[in-house]
Amino acid sequence: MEDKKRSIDPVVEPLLEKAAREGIKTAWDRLKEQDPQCGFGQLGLCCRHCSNGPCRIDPFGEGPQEGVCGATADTIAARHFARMAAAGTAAHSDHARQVCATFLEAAEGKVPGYGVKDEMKLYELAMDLGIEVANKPKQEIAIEVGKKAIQIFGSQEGEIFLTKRAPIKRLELWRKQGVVPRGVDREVVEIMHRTHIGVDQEYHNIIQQAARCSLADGWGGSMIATELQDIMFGTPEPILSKVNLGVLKEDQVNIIVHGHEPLLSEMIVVASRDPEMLALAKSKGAAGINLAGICCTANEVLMRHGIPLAGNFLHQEIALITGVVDALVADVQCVMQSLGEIAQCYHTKVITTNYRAKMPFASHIQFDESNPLESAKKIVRTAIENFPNRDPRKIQLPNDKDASCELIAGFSHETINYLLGGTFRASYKPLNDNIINGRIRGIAGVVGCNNIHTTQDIAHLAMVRELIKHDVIVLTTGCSAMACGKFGLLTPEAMQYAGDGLRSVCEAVGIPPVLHMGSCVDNTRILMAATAVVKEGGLGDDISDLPAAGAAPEWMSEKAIAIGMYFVASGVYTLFGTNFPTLGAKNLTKYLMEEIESAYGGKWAFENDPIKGAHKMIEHIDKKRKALGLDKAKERVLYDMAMRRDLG
Ligand code: NFS
Ligand code: SF4
Repeated sequence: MEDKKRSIDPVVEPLLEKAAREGIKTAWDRLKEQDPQCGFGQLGLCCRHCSNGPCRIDPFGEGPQEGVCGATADTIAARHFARMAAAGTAAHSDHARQVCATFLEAAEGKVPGYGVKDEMKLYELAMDLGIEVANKPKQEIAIEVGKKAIQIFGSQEGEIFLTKRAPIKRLELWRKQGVVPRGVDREVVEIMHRTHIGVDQEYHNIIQQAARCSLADGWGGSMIATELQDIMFGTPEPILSKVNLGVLKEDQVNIIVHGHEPLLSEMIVVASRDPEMLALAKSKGAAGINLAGICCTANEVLMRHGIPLAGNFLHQEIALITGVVDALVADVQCVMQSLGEIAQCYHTKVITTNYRAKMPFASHIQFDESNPLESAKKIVRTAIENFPNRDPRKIQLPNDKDASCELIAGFSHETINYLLGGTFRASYKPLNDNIINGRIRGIAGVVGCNNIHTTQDIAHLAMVRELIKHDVIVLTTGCSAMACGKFGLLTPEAMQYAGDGLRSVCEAVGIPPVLHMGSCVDNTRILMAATAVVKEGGLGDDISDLPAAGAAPEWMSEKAIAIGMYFVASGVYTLFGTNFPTLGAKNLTKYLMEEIESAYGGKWAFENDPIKGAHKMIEHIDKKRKALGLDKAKERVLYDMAMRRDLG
């Protein structure tokens, strides 16, 4: 394994050196211990689906080409891929299920402190769900919405109703392909069934179900999570905040919320501002209570309250190594098991809060949905009481100018609508016009994780900069958004990196060239924005007609596969970096990266070099511009004076 830089983020290395001095292992050390990682696994060529195995296929064609049951490389890799999509869908959707249940209870008045914050969005969603809203009290509508929303999961027949939000042509295409999802649970279960030994052994057929399941995530589970969270906690609006470990404060009680669900963290925000809690903190010698976040729980409370981000996936262990984290509060997903053990070296209390996700060396405080504030206060109190236990000799906080960076977050698809069109004529028309006249070349969604195989943040930063330099506006979520934030790309000043056309639009509207749209379930905001652009007109009549592309250059989680698959099935060219889980299966990979386009108008791509990746996306965007007859317009603005002179 070559020794490459672990992170491009300057706060990381000094803290990793501290960890080494203190004898603490991190993900980078454990990766070394894993070396060499299994080559069959990396290529998608190993199967453990039954006890006749494990079986593996020789990628060089010399050894075995079939498993004991006769399954080929394509079958094995397709089954594995589909199971990743199922796991990703299940993760997003189990989060969503909890949101629906809490929403319904809140609507029924059973959850003190939670209610309807965004009434407009409630009515809009109700109408999309086919619920009559005229002459009905708000509460009654909310209860009906809650009940209908929960049906997304268990319904057995018909079509998940939010799929009707897609452009008509898209919905018809899904019907023709037989992939309109019936219910989230049903699609997940069907993948588990079909990938059991001896069931579905035809890779096109397996991928069709992976698409159906992933669509149940994007246009079902994830979408309803975003919608109901917005209704309950407020639809995000542009908000100023900060990112990186410099947001931790030496003189305050530091609480980090980590994971994915905003249900509890919303109340931790309230509890951390409670006068009684602040007084308690004072009594322990702390100047205040400082809340910060990691991973998507962080994005949720950033988007709605401006709570600063401590960092993304590969920052979680490093945050503890600062020695100033008094409590790390974890809910579900992307939480490293190592946190519990690392915390043993410091005073930090790791607190799990969801019965689904416990771990050794952590204490568990179950989130009680019938009294969120009480749960939150209990957690905040634990953190405060832990403050005096800090060991000053173990504290090392990055505090130079790179230790935190300002950012603007809070771009829901609704606020983009207002910002572009103005409050009185909210519309996507100005965006469409600017795409048509070529100031904006296209739209890219750059999302996803950190992956230990890639220098932390390097691919996000390089790809996003390359895209905006070529006038592609970037929508970002998840850990990618945090990476962008750390390097100043989420501020209007980032216009300096943008091409002339994009810069002129950003200047006129006053937005950064890279828009933070939230957590990973909020990728559905990108689907909604794309749909709004289609419906506005002038750029074709389906998502697949748009000059747009998606990417996850440092992806690692199974959720990323579900997201990628629903983007592809929604008509989007979707490029992954770092690795791709089917590369050993030639026919399957060819299908996913080429042939599938004729069915869905979107396809997968793999490119490890982020700059080359950006150019593949731009190439796709240009192809779409050409198909729309917009290629001429583009040239007009992209040539600056020097280039014109060269032409002359
Ligand atoms: Ni998305 Fe957000 Fe980050 Fe990856 Fe994990 S936190 S849900 S899965 S690592 S982007
Ligand atoms: Fe081997 Fe087939 Fe069993 Fe997989 S399902 S482990 S390929 S025998």
